[in-house]
Amino acid sequence: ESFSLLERRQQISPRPPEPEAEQEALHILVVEDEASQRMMLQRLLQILGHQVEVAANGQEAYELVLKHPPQLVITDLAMPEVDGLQLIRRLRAIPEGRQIYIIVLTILDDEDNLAAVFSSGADDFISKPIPPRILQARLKAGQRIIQEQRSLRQEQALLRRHLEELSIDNQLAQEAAQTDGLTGLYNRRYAMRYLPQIWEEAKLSQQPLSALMLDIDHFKVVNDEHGHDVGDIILQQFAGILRLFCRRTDIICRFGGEEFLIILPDTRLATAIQVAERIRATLAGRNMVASGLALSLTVSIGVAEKNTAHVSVEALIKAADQALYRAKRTGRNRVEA
Ligand code: GH3
Ligand code: MG
Ligand code: MG
Ligand code: MG
Ligand code: MG
Repeated sequence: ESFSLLERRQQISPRPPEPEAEQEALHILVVEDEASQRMMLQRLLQILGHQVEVAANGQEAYELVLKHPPQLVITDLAMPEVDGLQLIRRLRAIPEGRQIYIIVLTILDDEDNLAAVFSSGADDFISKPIPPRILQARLKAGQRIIQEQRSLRQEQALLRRHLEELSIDNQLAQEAAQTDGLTGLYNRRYAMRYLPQIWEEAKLSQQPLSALMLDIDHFKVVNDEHGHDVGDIILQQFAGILRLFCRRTDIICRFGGEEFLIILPDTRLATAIQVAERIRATLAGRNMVASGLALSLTVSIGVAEKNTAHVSVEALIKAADQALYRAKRTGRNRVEA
């Protein structure tokens, strides 16, 4: 044993290899049960500029990896308790160990042995006794892969961040695209895209569906007498009133300037008329206050319920619109169905 050690020492070149400038220091774990070999290898790696930890067997190595995963492991095969192959298999089974570059030290470089080494998950092997320049060359090969993996991970993290930002941007853009800027209600474009879905669901489940078309009476007068800004405030307040009388499942949409559409899922005509009547009465029964002015406004509302004659949600909306037209024609501040 002492002779073979001497022999090995002699095979290590007398001049220590120069650390290469372009090679950055690696965090290496040396796993070797023979103390003298362990120390020799540790010293050699330190001379090459690496940061070295040591373990005397597979179990010790495994625990060190869990605490502080190295970039590279150089492990002996024959060791008491947990041997080299067992260690590699264990490391490959945990996230901390999957990315480690593993070099096996082996005396037997026959086919069976090497096949077992690689199938356990090792990346490379070095035959003992270790020729220092071979060690250096194989570390360099390992380093290339370690650096490549690291830059891949960094790119992945960057991509993931970009994706998250994109999806947030996307959500905000989507919200902005489907919302009316003045009132915060859905806009017409969104309603016309979304409503066919509601329509199909109601048809399939054979549930009623009703529509309210609302138009503020003589709204032009508000603008003409008090200005566009006051008109805008009134529209916002009116949107607030609509929200007050609607359920979360109702779709309230600003259909045009001072024209609004409300779709009431699972609602029959009689109930829809009640909702419309409450909205109408609320507006008629109170003054809107905007910029210190108290304004009395009314609204006309057309109501319709989905029936077999309606071929699409557009037909239902048209029916509500026709009812609205009747409400306007018969004196305004009215609900017509
Ligand atoms: P009617 O009872 O027949 O509905 O009379 P009206 O004056 O309400 O109807 P008309 O369609 O003639 O006028 C609607 C007015 O709504 C005209 C337009 O200036 C105003 N309007 C439309 N959009 C906005 C808006 O975003 N802000 C303000 N302030 N006014 C708007
Ligand atoms: Mg051994
Ligand atoms: Mg009009
Ligand atoms: Mg109007
Ligand atoms: Mg109008």
